[in-house]
Amino acid sequence: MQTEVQEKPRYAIVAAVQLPEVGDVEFEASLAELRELAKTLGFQVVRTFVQKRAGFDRTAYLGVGKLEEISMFVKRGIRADELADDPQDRDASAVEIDALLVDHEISPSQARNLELAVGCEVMDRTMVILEIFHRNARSRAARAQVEIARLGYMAPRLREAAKLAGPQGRQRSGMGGRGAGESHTELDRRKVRDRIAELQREIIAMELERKTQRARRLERQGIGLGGVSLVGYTNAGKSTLMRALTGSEVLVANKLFATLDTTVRVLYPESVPRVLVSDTVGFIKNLPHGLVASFKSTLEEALDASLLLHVIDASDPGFQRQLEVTDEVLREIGADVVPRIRVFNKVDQVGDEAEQAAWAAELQARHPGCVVMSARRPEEVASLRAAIVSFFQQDLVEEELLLPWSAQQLRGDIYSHCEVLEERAEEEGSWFRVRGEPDKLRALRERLDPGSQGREKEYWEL
Ligand SMILES: Nc1nc2c(ncn2[C@@H]2O[C@H](COP(=O)(O)OP(=O)(O)OP(=O)(O)O)[C@@H](O)[C@H]2O)c(=O)[nH]1
Ligand SMILES: [Mg+2]
Repeated sequence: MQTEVQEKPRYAIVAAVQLPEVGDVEFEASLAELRELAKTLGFQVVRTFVQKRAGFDRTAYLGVGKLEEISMFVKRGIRADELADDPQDRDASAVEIDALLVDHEISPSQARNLELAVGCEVMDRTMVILEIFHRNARSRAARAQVEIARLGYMAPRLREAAKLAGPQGRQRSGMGGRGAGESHTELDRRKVRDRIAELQREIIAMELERKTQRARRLERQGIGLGGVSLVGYTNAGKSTLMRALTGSEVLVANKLFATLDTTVRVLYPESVPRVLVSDTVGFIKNLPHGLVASFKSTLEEALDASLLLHVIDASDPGFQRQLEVTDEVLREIGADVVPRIRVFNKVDQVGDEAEQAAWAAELQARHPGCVVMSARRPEEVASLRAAIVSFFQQDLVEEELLLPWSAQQLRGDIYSHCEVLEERAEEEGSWFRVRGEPDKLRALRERLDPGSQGREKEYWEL
């Protein structure tokens, strides 16, 4: 994306209606986020237009006066010298505005009318997010998921464009003339539905495959189902924590929606039981519904987890709202029943040491049991790791197993399925004092001796 930006700078303006019930802080935060999203798409945002209204204009989202103001600005363009930081670079040639970004989801006809009124391409918040997802999707599954969401979003807009173009004119519309939509202008409702159904079938097949592979891998590695899943707002530091907790190389980037696929790694250094860590797609305010639905299978990783780490950027002034958005999405996908630890990350960016300590104390008072840390401090990552391990050890039981001399080939299985606390040789075989998951121990016991053996006691103190 960086290179694209260098090759061809694109300029955008941002516009939003502030409704009476939306406070200034919230409104500003949302605009700042839209500008950040625009940057991720390679746009340089040169101006923001806002308008206070009781509601969105039904025809073109903004009122007539504001439309005129924007249209004049677009006509005039912006002079390069207004953009240059360095007066040496001054150049009075005009720079064209490529797009108007709107901070709400607007209807196809509003978008169309807005486009006509201002004279440049219009993208609403949903489209901006879909476009970022489209660019960042790498795996087949992520691509299919994004395509479903884009089709759902584009279909009514393409119909709108076709309607306005009339029966002969298959005019290329600004809204529809991109990516997946481009060659599909004449796709009728049924074709879109068929394509979505086909993609959904593909996703289900991939999902089944993923589940089978996962189960096999877990079986081979002796890991019980359900690991820990990192969830949270985009850019909170999930992938950075994933790296730090598992010693793996996953993509970390200071841009929104860097991660679209779920990656799974084993907690490192390895623990007993071994714990799987998964990194997931980030959330955002007004995450397009189509995306929530199509990323459900990816997010289901979070549902499979035994523990969620809800990562929050504690240095972001809007973190409270971001935290609520994540809670909402988790509720929507039914993951609110999974136990979770709130992890307030990036505390290193919050003032000096004293301010960080005060901030940590306040967060702990507000969210009892939370972790306040920086993914950049190894000792704090180590304590988070310890908290995760102790969560997974809560359900472990301790017992004794007898490995008869005749079954020594199973010795490796004992070591790979549980933690051996003590081993001693006696007349009938080796006795092991072990700690492990109840299911695993039961299975082992049956293989060693179909009759019952061993003493079982709950293990709580760690
Ligand atoms: N100062 C500081 N920066 C951090 C910390 N954790 C992550 N970052 C930075 O924050 C940015 C985003 O980090 P990622 O780990 O990619 O965030 P993410 O939650 O995976 O984001 P998405 O994949 O977009 O959902 C990167 O530039 C990281 O280097 C931290 O504890 N302190
Ligand atoms: Mg990430």
